[in-house]
Amino acid sequence: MVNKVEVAWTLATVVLIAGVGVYSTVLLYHLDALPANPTEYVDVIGHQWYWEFCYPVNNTCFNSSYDAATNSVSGGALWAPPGAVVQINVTAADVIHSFNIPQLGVRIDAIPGRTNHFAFGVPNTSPGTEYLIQCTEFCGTFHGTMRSFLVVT
Ligand SMILES: [Cu+2]
Repeated sequence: MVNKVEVAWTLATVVLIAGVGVYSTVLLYHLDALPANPTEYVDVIGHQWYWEFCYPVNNTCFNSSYDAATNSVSGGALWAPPGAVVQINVTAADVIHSFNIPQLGVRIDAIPGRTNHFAFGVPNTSPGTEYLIQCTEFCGTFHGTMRSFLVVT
């Protein structure tokens, strides 16, 4: 004999899990969506052990070298104005890296031979504000210092 309570809690569980599944699928789809008109595009290339930032709008690239002693970068950075919507096109030149801006929840793999796209909003903060960029995929000896900054311009 079928217990009505068992049927009820089984159906309730199925409905709950299906609801969470549909909601998550829609949310994931929207998280992956790219903006139609980002403020700027930046090509990000991971190298052992530095980040290269290319700005297609004026066809220039910068190698960003991190100095652990002073916690600063030279040669270039990821520059963006406050409030900008930045689309990054991320790849790697040698091994797999991962592009991460912890404070902004940005994290995307940099894979040789493949370009991953991601868009994020730059906070409306004062020019000069810096957000740490860190490689989050172990990529060799100097992985730990494969850093740079998002600099609000
Ligand atoms: Cu790396």
